[in-house]
Amino acid sequence: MGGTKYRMRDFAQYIAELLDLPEKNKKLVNLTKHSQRYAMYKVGPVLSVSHGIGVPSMTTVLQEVIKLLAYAKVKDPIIFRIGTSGGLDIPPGSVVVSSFGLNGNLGKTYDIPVLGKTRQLPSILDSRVCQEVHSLSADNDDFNTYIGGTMGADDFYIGQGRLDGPFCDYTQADKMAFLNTLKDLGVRNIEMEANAFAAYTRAAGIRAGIICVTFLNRLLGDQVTPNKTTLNEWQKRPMIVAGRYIAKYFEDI
Ligand code: R2B
Ligand code: URA
Repeated sequence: MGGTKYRMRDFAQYIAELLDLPEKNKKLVNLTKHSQRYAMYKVGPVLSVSHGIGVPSMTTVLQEVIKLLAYAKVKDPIIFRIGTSGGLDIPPGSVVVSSFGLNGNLGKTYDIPVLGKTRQLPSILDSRVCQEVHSLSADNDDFNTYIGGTMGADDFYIGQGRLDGPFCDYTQADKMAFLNTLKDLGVRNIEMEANAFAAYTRAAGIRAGIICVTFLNRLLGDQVTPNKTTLNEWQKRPMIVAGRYIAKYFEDI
């Protein structure tokens, strides 16, 4: 799974070529075209699905996918989120494999109101999947791959401590204190789904991992400044890393 329709089509195409699947020479069909909301492609044993921005969008699609996997009697699925994020103290363009999810209150949970009461679901990710994915980083990669916590914020601007949004009532010092607290908690990047993705996949008993590229170092600023070509290039990095795991998985079974 990943945020945008285009990225998930590219990912399906990439996997079809990587695994040398018959789909590599065919035009991929968006299986959820008529929903007009998301995109879903199936190439061989891999389903590639877009989930939009933020937790409610992502958890809606994720639950549909979990149901689909159950109806299809899929054995031992693994779900990856490949995405983009803001990094903490690592060079832009780096890849982070998440070891846990953190919410905006700095708790390792996803807090969801159910029947009028808030439930706290632990945002734990499969440590073996995380380490195996990380172990597949290659010496000749032109980017570094890190393991670390990922904060899932419910907002791109104030929820991520930015100073460049329409609302702002805190100072640069407040922002830096917050980002440094995150860093001290072992957080390496900030995006908008990690804590809920970790919580729901764990609650479903499905192994899962989160692999995100960082677009900037949040300790140095708020704006995403690289040009579109560079960002498009960087967005392929989580695909490359996830692709290595997928290729190895099917090689080993
Ligand atoms: C990263 O990027 C998106 C916001 O621009 C969001 O889906 C996320 O987690
Ligand atoms: N996505 C986010 O949610 N935050 C960033 O800083 C970059 C991408």
